[in-house]
Amino acid sequence: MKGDGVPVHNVEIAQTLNKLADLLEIEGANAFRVRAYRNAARLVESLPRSVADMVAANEDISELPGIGEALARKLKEIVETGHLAALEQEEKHVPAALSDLMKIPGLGPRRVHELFEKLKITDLASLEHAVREGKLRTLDGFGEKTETRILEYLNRKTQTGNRMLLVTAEQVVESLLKTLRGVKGVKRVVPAGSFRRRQETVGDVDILATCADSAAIMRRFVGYEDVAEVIAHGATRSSVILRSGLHVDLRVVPEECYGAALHYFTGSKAHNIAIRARALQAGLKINEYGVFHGEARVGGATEPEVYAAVQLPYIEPELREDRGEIEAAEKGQLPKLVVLADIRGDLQSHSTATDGQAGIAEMAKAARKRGYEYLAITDHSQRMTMVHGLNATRLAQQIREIDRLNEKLSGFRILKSIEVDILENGELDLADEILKELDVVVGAVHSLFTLSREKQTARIIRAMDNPCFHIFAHPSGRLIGERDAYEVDLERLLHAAKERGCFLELNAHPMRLDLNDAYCRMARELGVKIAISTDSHNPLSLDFMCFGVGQARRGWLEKGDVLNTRPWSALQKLLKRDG
Ligand code: DGT
Ligand code: CA
Ligand code: CA
Ligand code: ZN
Repeated sequence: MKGDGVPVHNVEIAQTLNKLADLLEIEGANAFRVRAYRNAARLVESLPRSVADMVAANEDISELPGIGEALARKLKEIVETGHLAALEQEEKHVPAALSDLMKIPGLGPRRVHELFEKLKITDLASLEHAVREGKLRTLDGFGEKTETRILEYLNRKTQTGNRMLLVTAEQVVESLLKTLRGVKGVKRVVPAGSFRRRQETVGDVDILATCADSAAIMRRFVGYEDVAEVIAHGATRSSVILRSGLHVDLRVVPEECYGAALHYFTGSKAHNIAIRARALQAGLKINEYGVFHGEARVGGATEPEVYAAVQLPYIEPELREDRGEIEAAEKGQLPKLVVLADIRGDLQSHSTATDGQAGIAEMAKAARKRGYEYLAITDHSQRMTMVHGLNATRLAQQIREIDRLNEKLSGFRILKSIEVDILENGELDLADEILKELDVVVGAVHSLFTLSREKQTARIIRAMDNPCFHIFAHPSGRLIGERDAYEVDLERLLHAAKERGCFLELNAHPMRLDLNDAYCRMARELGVKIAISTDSHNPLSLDFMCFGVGQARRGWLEKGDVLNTRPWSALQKLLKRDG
């Protein structure tokens, strides 16, 4: 624990490690060292448990995949002191805020170094200033295109800057929820708002509680160790900002209002307005305190009661966006949404053969532990030279390795697969001869993000023309808050997939969640099945499946719409494109 009793969150540890990696890289340090820090950061981010808890429980951190003795000591140092001496050392040579520049598409460590050396740029503000003054283009290799990209990035950052990834918010509020649940007299502590609707990013987190002693829970809330600033401290409503910058509201309501309040604060606002209008038509009034007929309260203790008052069945939070859910509810046509327990396997994961952090057997064991029946190993193909992508020879070796591993397994199957690059002309990065040997072929775009919409779409459809092709991975290429989708006509891709018997992926990584909810829904309407895949690079990220399922639910997907809810035998039939 840090000196002042504040728990260090995994996100903060990951930020520290990434920052160190950035600064080292800008300085031109050894690439292996940089990569070790980045891998550690990625691992910590994806841990289902807090490193602080592990340290407190005296667990051996160096048992984690990819974490050696030296890194384990650094993790402990961050947890125990809140600082990392190695980072502070580095900050003496390189301005810390240069690490923010590394996120800008097109700016690598070398170019950031050059900006620092030649233009004395030390942070985003001085970068923006230099761009606007036209100074950047005075440097070799920096042109108008770079300037545009930088301005676009800065613009996007001001738009999404105040929103936090759902996964990060979840990690940050987890211990807060636990703390509040421990207050004497507390009955319920439930996050509402966009968090409950499983939106990919949240503006703030709205917590609802019922408690015999509301002053006590409020006191605990504003006094919580992670609070950086108290915005409001009232009897039934308080508001704080946590150290991570996350804004959290807490409201305490009487038990008999709980359902109405939960409904109100879950939103969305548009859904609420539509439900209220419906109530008015029925001569009722719905607000955060209950359902009323004149002065008389006629319901509101539970959410189903609120819906029943307006003659509707319960509507799941992920659907509450006023995108047709009320009409569907009225007609008894609400989808029966897919749940995590429906998932029978994961169709994208990486091993140490390319950029993964664990071997195939270890990945399979972890998948099995999650109750799965299969896991596809989809390492990168040869074109991805920086991660040592597989050529035909190495893929053939991996196929034999998987055959050997499968012989020893019963009730579980490692699927032979690849995340094959789609080349510029739409050809696949490996010959059909070897692709035919695989159980499932996942194809992806990792290059030429700047092609025109027309060309990008045609390129991907050409890839789907190949009868070996099955699933198109992370279809838009976006990284939430960091990289926009490339230009592509997803609707046309869905039609093309339908015609060819192919599938699209919903990448469950919480920074991708790609396809988004709207296109998931379009896929369902067109009858294109979706694979929800974690794209795991280590065993622990297999747990990201829940974020994919959350997004799928926002996209109205049912169990049958999701490819990997099927047992292998049924899935195998769907993957036979010609039969
Ligand atoms: P966020 O925080 O931007 O990610 O999105 P939300 O949906 O969590 O929005 P937030 O935190 O402003 O408000 C939480 C919920 O409270 C929202 O989903 C619906 C409800 N709400 C807020 N303002 C209004 C309003 O003016 N009218 C109605 N009917 N409901 C509101
Ligand atoms: Ca909110
Ligand atoms: Ca709020
Ligand atoms: Zn990929």
